[in-house]
Amino acid sequence: MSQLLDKETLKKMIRENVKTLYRKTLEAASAEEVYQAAVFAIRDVITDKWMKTHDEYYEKDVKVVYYLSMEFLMGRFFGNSLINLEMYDEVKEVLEELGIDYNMVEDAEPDPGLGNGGLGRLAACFLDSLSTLQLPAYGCGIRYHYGIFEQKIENGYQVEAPDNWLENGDPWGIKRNEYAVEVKFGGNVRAVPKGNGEYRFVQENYQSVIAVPYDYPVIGYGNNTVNTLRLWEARAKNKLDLKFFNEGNYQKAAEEELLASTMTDVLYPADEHIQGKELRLRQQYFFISATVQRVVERFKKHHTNFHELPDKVAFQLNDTHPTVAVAELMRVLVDENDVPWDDAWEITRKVCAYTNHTIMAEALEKWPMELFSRLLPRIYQIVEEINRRYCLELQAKYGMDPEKLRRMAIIADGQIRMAYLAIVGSHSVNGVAALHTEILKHQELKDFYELYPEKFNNKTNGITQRRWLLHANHGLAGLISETIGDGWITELTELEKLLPYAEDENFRRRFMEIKKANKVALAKYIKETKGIDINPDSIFDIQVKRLHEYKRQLLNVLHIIGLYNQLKMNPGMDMVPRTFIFGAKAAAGYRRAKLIIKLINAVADVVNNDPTIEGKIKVVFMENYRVSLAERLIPAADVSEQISTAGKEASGTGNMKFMLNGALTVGTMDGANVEIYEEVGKDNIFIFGMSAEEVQAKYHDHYDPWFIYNMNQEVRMALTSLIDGTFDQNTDLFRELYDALLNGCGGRADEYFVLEDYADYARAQWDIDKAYRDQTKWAKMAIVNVAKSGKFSSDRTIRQYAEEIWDLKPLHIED
Ligand code: GPQ
Repeated sequence: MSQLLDKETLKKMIRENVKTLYRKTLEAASAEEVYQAAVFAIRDVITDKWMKTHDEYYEKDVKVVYYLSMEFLMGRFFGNSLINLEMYDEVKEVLEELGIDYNMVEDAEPDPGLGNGGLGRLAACFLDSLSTLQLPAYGCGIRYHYGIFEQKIENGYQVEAPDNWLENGDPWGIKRNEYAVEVKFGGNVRAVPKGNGEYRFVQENYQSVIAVPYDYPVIGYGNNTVNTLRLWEARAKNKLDLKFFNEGNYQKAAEEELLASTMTDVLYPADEHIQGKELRLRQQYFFISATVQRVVERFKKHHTNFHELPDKVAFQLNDTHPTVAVAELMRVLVDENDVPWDDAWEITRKVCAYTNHTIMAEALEKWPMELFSRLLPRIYQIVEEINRRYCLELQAKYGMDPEKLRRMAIIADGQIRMAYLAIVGSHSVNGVAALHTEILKHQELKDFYELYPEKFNNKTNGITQRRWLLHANHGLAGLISETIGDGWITELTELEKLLPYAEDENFRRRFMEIKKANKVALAKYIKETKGIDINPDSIFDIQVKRLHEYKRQLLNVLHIIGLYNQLKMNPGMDMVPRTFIFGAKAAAGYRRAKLIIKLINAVADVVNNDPTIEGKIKVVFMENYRVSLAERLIPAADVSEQISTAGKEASGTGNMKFMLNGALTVGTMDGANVEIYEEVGKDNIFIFGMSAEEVQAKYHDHYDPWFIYNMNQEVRMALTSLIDGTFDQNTDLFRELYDALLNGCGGRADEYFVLEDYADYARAQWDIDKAYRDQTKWAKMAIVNVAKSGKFSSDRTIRQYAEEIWDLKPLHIED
């Protein structure tokens, strides 16, 4: 770092910044104020690289990928930026020499929650890898004023509070007024003769919103690349447009103001569940239209032939949320640049590529024609025309097969199916883990795989080791670098070199000491925040992810109840003490998920306060799970819970973060767990439960949870505890969960096969108990997990996207 900024200069800058920003001396400044002052000092370093990067992209006219996503769950910028600038140690020293606690400064930064979970965090990991691999890229999304809600637990229940992450300013974002663009909603379309027998389609009587971009730096590790995360914010065209006002059309002016003021207010928190809300569609078109317009404007600075667009631009659609990009690009090419339809269509398909992230039916986006055509009249016409031509192709290929046509049409049953539009309008369709892609090809999207086999491909997800090991787990990162060098920071497969050290007693001891230190630190944090005493020598067993029935937090709690019941009957039962830790937000309207949170807390209350079980089980629900909390929890985990119903979790990425930090997985053969299993081998993972195929068969077969209830005493007792007042003083609070498992209340009984998989899960948990008693063996297993985690770097994933989908080349930025 010394070349970038020496320590004395940095100290001076921080002092100066505190003075100019707050009229204070450093000594009188709060952690928050020091944080702001430090950011402004560091921004200086970043800005030079950032400007250089963009000048080079522009001058060399390189191909750029635009990663289009409604969510970017970036986590805090400060520590990660320092890590990637290789300034972390020095800045820490500088602050400490100034008598300031570095961790207090890091903790003063809000954790911007501009995403729900895996999908948004994946986007953030991808940006880190893109910059580290020196690939020209933009992340494009929305600058929500409120991110995912802040979760509080009151009386065991989740309570949501707004997350005002912008309250103290936004030192990482730069507002770019000069790139503001107009986005049009509503009105009608008029066909205006061009004079050559053709028509130009013009939208009129529309409402306008101005999109203003804020740019955030995405710093590559150890290089000079700084890419951009561009988040759009809505602003009214004219605060109460004077023209309309004067014409007496006060109403329209006021409407535009209102439209703009709500557009980018809040992130929709219903993860993997569509609500069909008008505002959500507005958000989608808002950021896509702004992005597409900017991209085409930029392209025109160098080019006049639009057939060159696919050589310069790639759009990656992060799930179906940005799919209007297909139609918007058509609109901009055809209506605004006079490109003939067929040419525009060929160009559009070469530019766009689509990633599917789930097979859960309730997440498949469909918009009612009425809503879509009212909000986006010209886009609707274009989608209709795309669908008309595509249906003709289907007929040409398959003949008159009305059933097939209805199944595959983009518009059917009064709805627009966004996934189908994305598939038809893209040259690539990928799943996010091998199993997931196979399920897409042979089940969910079978018809489309038959039609376009060449489009389908797999890109197994990954995570960035810069945040998830180097930043989150300093102890382990240090030990690894000392042992095998620091090549793993940019080439994670280097970790294989740790394999022989699994047999090295000294290495194992240090590895386990680091895990212990992380556990002690977490225990201290839990004591401070929750007042719960936990034993750092117990097994730390962690399940952190969104709360969803398919992720089966309920299986985990039922098993805890099962263990508790056994301990009550047999207090001397020989088991390694276990601390079960949960973290999960439930969508505000997802009643059953919220009830499961209440159950976890109710079980925690009873179990943690029952002296007769001698502290053998502790249960902790950590509130407000988010990136910064994940960075505390994951390094302290012994056991990683990845227990979704097989076939339901597209990939999972938490599973990879735990593995990288030396936790052992208890999991089903689902998503990327399958690939983790392939990497570590059967002796280094605890697999249980039905396979995806078995689940599929059971689903069509006759499944009777009562049979399991009758046959398995442990299951029966655990279920009975749900309704006998053990956890709720006989209020019948948890009867809904009991009924859902046994009778189905409205839906299928035990839709996610919790009871079917219970016995094998309990068996796997006893295997864990047994394995943990042999600390040497456990250490070896954990080290093998770290050593074999190389495949799961998002650097590998992004390399594959760049080579196999985007045809994107790195550009080295000189100093
Ligand atoms: N995922 Cl469709 C989300 O986090 N949100 C969503 O809306 C959808 C998917 C997840 C998915 O459940 C995980 O299995 C994946 O690992 C993750 O996307 C990233 O691909």
